[in-house]
Amino acid sequence: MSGIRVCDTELFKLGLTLPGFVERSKTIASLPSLGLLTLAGMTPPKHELRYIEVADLNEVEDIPGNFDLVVISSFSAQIDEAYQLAERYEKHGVQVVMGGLHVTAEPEEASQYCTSVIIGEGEPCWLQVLEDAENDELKPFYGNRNSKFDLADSPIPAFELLDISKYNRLTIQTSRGCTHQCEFCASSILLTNQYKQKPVHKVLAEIERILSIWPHPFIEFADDNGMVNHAYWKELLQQLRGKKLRWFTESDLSIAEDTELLDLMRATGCAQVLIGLESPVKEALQGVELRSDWKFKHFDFYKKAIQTIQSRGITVNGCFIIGLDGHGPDIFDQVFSFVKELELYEVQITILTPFPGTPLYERLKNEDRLLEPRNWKKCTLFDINFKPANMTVDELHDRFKKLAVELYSDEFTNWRRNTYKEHLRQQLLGKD
Ligand code: B12
Repeated sequence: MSGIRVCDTELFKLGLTLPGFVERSKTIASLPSLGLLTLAGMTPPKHELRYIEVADLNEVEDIPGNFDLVVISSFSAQIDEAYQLAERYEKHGVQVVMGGLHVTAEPEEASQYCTSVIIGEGEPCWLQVLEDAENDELKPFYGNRNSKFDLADSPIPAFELLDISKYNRLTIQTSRGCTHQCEFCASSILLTNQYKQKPVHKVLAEIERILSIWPHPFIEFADDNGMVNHAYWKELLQQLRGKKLRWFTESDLSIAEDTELLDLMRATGCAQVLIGLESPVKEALQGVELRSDWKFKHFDFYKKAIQTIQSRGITVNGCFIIGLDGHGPDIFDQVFSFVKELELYEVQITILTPFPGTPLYERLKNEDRLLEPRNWKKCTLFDINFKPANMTVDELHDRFKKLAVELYSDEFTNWRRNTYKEHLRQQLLGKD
């Protein structure tokens, strides 16, 4: 189930008219499920496989196919549709297995809708699930969040199952987990409490597989925070020299400390890095990263780091989370000014979102600040489902929308892009 989800219809309509926003949405909206392709990649060849995108359940009257086993992956925002799909298949007597981030956080809830729920990483239990399904002996739950699964044993995702003409990007994972522990994070840190890296030769094999079906691919390294290990990335990128890739990833600011790494990134086709800056106000970052307050401690380094990265020809998409407890009604103007001061090429604003399974969710629940604690549809990063500490819900809603209009206006978007290009031009002329 791919695509973009937003409940707020006004914001959704607005999103469709803002140039910067529309561009990014179009680029990312059609990514396939790497989780499912990964499991497909380790499925014994005796099984026949099909990968199906369910673009919009409402448009599908007859559920597709006649299967022995249906496997559904889950994010919170689409979980209602996923449960409906599971129930429709179960009604047809088909066994349904669900895994992924949402059901890992809410296994009991999920078990009401499907035959089996897989908690955590899928690889350690997938072969057992298949065997039990063959013998009609599926158990209600498999897996856990602390598996010692080694990414050295990871299979090559079955990219060949895709109709490649439908996609403008493919994902590869080089790592799982994150060395930071941000209170709001709902990524693969939910699946594993360790930071794991896939050996370089395995990543290269995945890239070769993609190149065999798509000669000039665009790859998104779908890591939570992929580039923390600079030595690893230098080894990987050295091997990517000469290959016709363009790529994108999510990182923290530490890459700015290593210009050799930045030059290698540029030389191997890195188009952009997405970096969670989270707040233009330093105090609001305090306590956001639970382990060592990394983000708070690195705030003073933001501007210099972004200048360094962008000066090497790599654009930065700086992300801000609006509605942190340290944010008051001034935050909207502060974000706008900060984006300008940092001269960010691209910017992304999202609303603080209490995803199930996160420390943020637990804290807001204990503080009685969740508006609709089990309305998972609102887990879109654009819908408000909590009481902000220092403004009203309406204020957050209305001013967020206004900020989006300002940030993604033609005028400001052009200014951001031209400023970036002008710096590079001046640099070439030796004037910057
Ligand atoms: C790629 C991506 C997308 C793609 C998704 C493509 C797809 N169909 O999967 C696109 C661009 C479409 C997308 C859209 C959205 N995304 Co997104 N996305 C990501 C991203 C960058 C990587 C996810 C990924 O590929 N992980 C790697 C795979 C291998 O991991 P996995 O899916 O968890 O699979 C493993 C296990 O979970 C398990 N597993 C998974 N499924 C199954 C099924 C079975 C049966 C079994 C046995 C095991 C199993 O096995 C796998 C291997 O171990 C993450 C951020 C990040 N850095 O992780 C955000 C992320 C997943 N997205 C997020 C969000 C919020 C969204 C949107 C709601 C945004 C929006 N407003 O529209 C939409 C929702 C779309 C939807 N259909 O629900 C959140 C989700 C949080 C949550 N807990 O729900 C994340 C974590 C980002 C964030 N900022 O928090 N996204």
